Amino acid sequence: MSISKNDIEGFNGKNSSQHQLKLAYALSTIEQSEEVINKLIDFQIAIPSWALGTGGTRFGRFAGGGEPRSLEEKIADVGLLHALNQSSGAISLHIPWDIPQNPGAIKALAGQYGLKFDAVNSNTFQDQPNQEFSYKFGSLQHVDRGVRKQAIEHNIEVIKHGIELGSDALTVWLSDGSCFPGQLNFRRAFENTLEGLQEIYAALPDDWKVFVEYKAFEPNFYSMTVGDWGQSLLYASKLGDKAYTLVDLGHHLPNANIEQIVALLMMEGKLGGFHFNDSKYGDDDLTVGSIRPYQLFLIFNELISGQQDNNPPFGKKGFGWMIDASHNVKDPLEDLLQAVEAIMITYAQALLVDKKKLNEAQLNNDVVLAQEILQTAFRTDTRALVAEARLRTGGALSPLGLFREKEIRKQLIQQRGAKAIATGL
Ligand code: PSV
Ligand code: MN
Repeated sequence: MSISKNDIEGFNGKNSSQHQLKLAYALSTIEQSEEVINKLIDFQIAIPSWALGTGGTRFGRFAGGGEPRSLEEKIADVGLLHALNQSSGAISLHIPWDIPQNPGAIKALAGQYGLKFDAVNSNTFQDQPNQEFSYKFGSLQHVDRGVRKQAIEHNIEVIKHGIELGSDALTVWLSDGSCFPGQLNFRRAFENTLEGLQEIYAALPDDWKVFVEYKAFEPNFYSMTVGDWGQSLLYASKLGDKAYTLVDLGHHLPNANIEQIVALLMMEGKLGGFHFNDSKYGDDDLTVGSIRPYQLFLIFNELISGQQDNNPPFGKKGFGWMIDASHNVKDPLEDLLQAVEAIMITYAQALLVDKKKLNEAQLNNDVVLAQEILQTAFRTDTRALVAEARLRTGGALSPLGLFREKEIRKQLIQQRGAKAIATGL
């Protein structure tokens, strides 16, 4: 299933006059419009291979049909998203859910859709059918050297797959921890984990990064061995220059100030990447921007400030950006289109913050003015700028609109069947 240039141009033609009206208003009211459009054009977000199927909860999974049955079909789905929005030009693979059998062919296929391979993800949170040792009591933290060795070797294997595909980063998320007090010696668990990460780090090519992803709870509910940004930063600092902390928006305790975490990690030059999603309670994996759009805006505001001060640029290179959400009730492709849109809108809003005035307000302790500055930017409608960035790069004015108009899901079901289910959680 692919969408043609003609389809996109036809759709854009039909919707052009409405867009031009909105754009004219935006251009006349937002001074930095051109600058924002250019930044949006450069911005790319990776799509995780496991978000292309309907996610489930532990109570059930309600697949909508037409899900990708192979890595090739997953790449085709991301290609479709990218054709529609021109902003999802990368795919992030989870190994062993998506082992590329023929890396050369897979890389070439991705290239045909204009896709690159983002960070590769290891999985030591599930036991695989032929593995020797179980991860029931952890992987890198495990008391048994054999288990730890198996987990280390798996990560090195994942790096090798990544090298073949042209990826340049490994994301390590460990479910390690404990469910009950006394189950684990915290310090031994930390030291074992660090030792394992050091061995993995030693296998990284010179131009690679490793992202240490933290999570407050689940599947372990008493302690997590990489439970928060402090622990992740400790590992990343001990590992070296190629190691960074990865912030997944859903991996905090309720009401954590994620924007402050971002600011400090950037100050330390240790923010490596992001997993975008949204949540009301825990790691709910809801669509980014659906619950707390203002928090997302405040995070982007810190990202932009940090970038201006001393950190690597984001956009095509720099941070590893990825959506990490998949849930039970939406069409996964529609959800991903919404997610990318929400990120672009928010990024554009945060670019509008008058940093100079905000700085002055802060120095004058003018709390009221500081809030006005932030909320003026947050309440600006940037949708026409986002649509214009897409138009200029050959995407659809409304990716979701075109997806629905062409009845793409229906076509995918016809092609792949109503019962096709993708791998993932
Ligand atoms: C864990 O909850 C996580 O956020 C990690 O990034 C995993 O690799 C991903 O979700 C997929 O299960
Ligand atoms: Mn994640």
